[in-house]
Amino acid sequence: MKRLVIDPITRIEGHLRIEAELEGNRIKSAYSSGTMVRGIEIILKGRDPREAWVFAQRICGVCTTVHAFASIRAVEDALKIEVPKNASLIRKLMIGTLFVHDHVVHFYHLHALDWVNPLQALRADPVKASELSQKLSSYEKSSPSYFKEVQDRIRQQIERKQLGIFNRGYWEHPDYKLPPEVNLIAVAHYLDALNWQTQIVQVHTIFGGKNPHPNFVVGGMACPIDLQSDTAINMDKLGRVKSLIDSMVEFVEKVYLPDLIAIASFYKHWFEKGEGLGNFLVLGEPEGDSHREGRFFIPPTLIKGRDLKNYEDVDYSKIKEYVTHSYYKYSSGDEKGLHPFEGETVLNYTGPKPPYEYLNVESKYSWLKAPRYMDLPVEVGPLARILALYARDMLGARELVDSYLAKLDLPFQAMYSTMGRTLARGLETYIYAHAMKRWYNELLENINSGDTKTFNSSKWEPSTWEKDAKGFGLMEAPRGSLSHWVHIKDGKIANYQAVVPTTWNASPRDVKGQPSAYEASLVGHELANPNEPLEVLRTIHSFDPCLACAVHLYKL
Ligand code: NFE
Ligand code: MG
Repeated sequence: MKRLVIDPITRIEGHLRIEAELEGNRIKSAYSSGTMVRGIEIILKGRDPREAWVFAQRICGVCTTVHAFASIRAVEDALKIEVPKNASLIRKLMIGTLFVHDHVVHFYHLHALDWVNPLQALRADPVKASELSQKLSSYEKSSPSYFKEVQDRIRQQIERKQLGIFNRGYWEHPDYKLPPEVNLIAVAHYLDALNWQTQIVQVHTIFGGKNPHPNFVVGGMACPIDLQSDTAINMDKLGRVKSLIDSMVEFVEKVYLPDLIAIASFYKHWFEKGEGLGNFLVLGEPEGDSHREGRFFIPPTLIKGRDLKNYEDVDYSKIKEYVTHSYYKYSSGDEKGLHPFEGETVLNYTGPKPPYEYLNVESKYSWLKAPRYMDLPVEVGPLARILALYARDMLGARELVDSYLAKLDLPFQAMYSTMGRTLARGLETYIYAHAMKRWYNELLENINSGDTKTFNSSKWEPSTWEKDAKGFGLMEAPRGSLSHWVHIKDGKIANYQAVVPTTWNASPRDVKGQPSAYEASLVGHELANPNEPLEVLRTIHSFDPCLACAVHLYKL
């Protein structure tokens, strides 16, 4: 049997290595390894819980904000701090912005080149591209001269032998299936989205001062609302936020989703493979900030074995992290899983000395722990959320999924696949973009009713806290369910654990040898040419990996 190694996987965040056993050109088993270690959980011990979010947010610059929110929610949960309505709504607008931003950037800049071949775009007829683009949507940038200009830019790069951002793709691979005009439209929007994303992050700068890593505060938001002030959140700034939300909705409806459908229609064979586990978990996005209120924008949901009818609610005591195949040591032995409140972060590298040829996959082989729910490996992320919303018939998910599958003439089971995951991400972007309009209206209504409060200072002083308090914060992040778990003792952090989306999806095997979502999803892939493993990239990219989030420490 031949072992295929891909290290690093590019167009992701952080360092991921995939090893796969090949039988002929078919993947028989796969191993996912996080090859770097970070250690925010170690750094946070002994610190003031009010500043934990500042460190936690630095876990990642791609899903900026999410670790800050999860951290703040965990501390607010432990200390029983209520968040003013305005602050919750502002947080939601920032979360919505992140979702739209992150998913669009993933689609065009991290995932599209798995399907789109920029070299083939040179063969396109700009007039035909323009006609097709106008058929797909009413997006204003669609003239022949616009597409001609993009084509000229790519041609210049190729003639100078400087492919730049398009360098080193597997451009000769036989499974690039798009017609030249679709390739050209997608490359044009790749470049267009680069510009557009610099604009929409202004929602973060208006409410949080900067992006990435905006400013937050435990107990609310660090931005005052005062309609009479030039510097606080006023009508001018709120008006700007509204126009940015409109721009997000427009880009999702007129660019992202039409491109996604146009591309997917040429890759229907990718709606038949790449799912893996069939178990899906959503820990939940609270409607406000606290899971204790029991109101959820995306409700906590477990789906086992694709059984949407018998979905289950979530019991947070059933989460455990295993380290049997991870470079950590547990005081109670490496066979037993630990709940995050009892979680331990003790590094224990036992792998081969670099540089090495292969991982020792029989033993420990990753810096990611292996989170499991009721001892089951599960997939988290856009597909899990869309399935949960579909099962519960919420937020228009049924109509949305059914109508997009109908456009592609595909059955529901097509969702359980690599391309299904990519489609689910697009559809949830639509849901979040539209939810932002509602959150914006609610914010405006609340302000107009005379409530301008954004910060609750009643529990700011440590003397008001319980001596021993535990709490957790939930946050549906773009890549899936995120949870931060904090134990506060005598005003300081006694223990802190972050259980992260990519840790769920990209983990190594657990004590029972059960593979993770990444590992299971690759099994059965036939590679056209093992030297150009485009098929592996397609499926792994469909999860949108972020290893920076998954491991949390770079150097001790
Ligand atoms: Ni660094 Fe993250 C998201 C979190 S990772 S991107 O979304 O939390 O899995
Ligand atoms: Mg962790």
